[in-house]
Amino acid sequence: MSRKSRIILTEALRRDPAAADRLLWGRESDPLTRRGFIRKSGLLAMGAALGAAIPYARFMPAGLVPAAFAQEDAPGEILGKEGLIVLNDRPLNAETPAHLLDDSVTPNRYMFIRNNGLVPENIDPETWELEVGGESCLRPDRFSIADLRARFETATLQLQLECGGNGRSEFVPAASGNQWTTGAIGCPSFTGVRLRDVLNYCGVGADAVYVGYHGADIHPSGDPDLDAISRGVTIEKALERESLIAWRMNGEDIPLQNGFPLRLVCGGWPGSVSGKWLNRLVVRNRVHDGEKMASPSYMVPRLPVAPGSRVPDSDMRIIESMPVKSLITYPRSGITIGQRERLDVRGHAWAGDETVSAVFLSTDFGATWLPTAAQSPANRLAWQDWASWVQFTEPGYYEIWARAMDASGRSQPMVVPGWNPRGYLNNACHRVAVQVT
Ligand SMILES: Nc1nc2c(c(=O)[nH]1)N[C@H]1C(S)=C(S)[C@@H](COP(=O)(O)O)O[C@H]1N2
Ligand SMILES: [Mo]
Repeated sequence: MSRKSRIILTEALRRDPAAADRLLWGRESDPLTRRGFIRKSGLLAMGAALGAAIPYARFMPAGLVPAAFAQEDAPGEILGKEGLIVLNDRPLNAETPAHLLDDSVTPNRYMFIRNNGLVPENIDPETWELEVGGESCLRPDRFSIADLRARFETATLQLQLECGGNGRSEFVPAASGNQWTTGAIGCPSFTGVRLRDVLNYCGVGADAVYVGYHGADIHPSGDPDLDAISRGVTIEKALERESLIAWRMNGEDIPLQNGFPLRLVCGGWPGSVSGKWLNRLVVRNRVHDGEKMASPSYMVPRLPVAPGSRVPDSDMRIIESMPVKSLITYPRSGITIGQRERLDVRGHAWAGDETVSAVFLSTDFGATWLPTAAQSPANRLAWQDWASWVQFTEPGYYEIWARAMDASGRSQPMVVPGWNPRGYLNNACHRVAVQVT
């Protein structure tokens, strides 16, 4: 099948699933649940499109877009970030293909980029200052990076950052914003000082409830009085021992696009709370009201809503801990292997503030699941590596699905979960396509 018809088919499945179901599967699926299984005529069409038979077709849910159809764009050309897929270039936003996230610790060049504004210019780390204040800060102060280094204990932690909108491209109806697929996630190692040490040094008032950040990036309009983004975390999250003010990423300067020379890192919450180009922290006696703190930014409905609904502000809540999720980083989707060949499968799993208790694999569209060997995290809020292997006895088209479960027993859904106006928190199972010859 040509790339063009593949994209048309994928688009059709996304935008008008019912019509696409008719076209591809030759049947009408239940519009609400989209349940049902493929009929023989549809199956032949699907097999022709994939160029192979589908041995487990009887388990294939209707409406499923085969993983083999996932769009693969030409890699972008961001200096020092070769291989990332550019979604937008002003502001710059780029995601990492799953197979480039194979390392246990994400290398600097493979950390995704999510910019709400324009990167600051002429940064001098020697003169960079972090100001700490806000109405609930008892002793406002200023620190150079050398001051932070000299005054507080240094800590190095591996921390996972995932954009709240990672996976947005799968929502129907489409949600506006960067159309992330799976690559707005990374887990590098950060070195800096603990946010709590700095906050305690400056004195946290008894009425403190939130810590907000400001960065040196520029609002897309160019107006110097506006912040591109200014979010933050609850005081409880700010005072956790893993919340860092970092100046190093994997032992090197933080890449410019990832917040050089100083950034906040609060792992496990949406990436938007981890302020880049950090130059001011405010300890607040109310929920911080900076740029992109208001609904619907980084908020989801408190209760499930019908796809496409308008949701009143009062029914929205700020996203805090991110849901359980996993990624298959090997093999790369679309590979061809021989019959009975043993195929290693591995990846990572993470669960916001929690740990992952198990990761399962399926090669028959979710009919059966086998546990993998999942490791414990390098430290709290780091993702966890898992590995297994699979084998196929019959030639044809297969998909490998991964599903993680958190310590509270919550599992990833197999289909895109609760639609929400801005398309956040899609933690549906990751799938890769395999052709067996
Ligand atoms: N100052 C500033 N901080 C920021 C942003 C930004 O645009 N400006 N983007 C946020 C968002 S939405 C995310 S997901 C993470 C992305 O971090 P990364 O670009 O290093 O991957 O940074 C957050 N911190
Ligand atoms: Mo984000």
